[in-house]
Amino acid sequence: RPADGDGEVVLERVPLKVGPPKMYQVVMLNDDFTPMEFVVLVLQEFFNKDRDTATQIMLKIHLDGRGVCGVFTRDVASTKVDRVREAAQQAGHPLQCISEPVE
Ligand code: NFA
Repeated sequence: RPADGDGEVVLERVPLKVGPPKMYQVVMLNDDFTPMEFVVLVLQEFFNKDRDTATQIMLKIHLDGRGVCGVFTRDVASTKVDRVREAAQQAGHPLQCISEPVE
């Protein structure tokens, strides 16, 4: 068996990353132009909210300037943001949403 420092390759065990994944909230932002109904439909379609919950979240965004649509892993949150932006652009509305780490 070669001694250390004699050209031997030493493989270390690196601890596997475990524990809960960092979570990200998708936050929707208010604007003056996107129709309320469109926001409600987006919340139902992309965030699986029932109509009453979607309406409450939409009104919260309208009044407070922003509101949380859901909490996801980073990749899922990023995809939600993309889908909402596509739908808004397609419909010609300026609706914006962002993803941010949960505190
Ligand atoms: N503020 C928008 C309006 O009065 C409605 C809206 C709500 C837009 C939530 C974006 C997000 N038509």
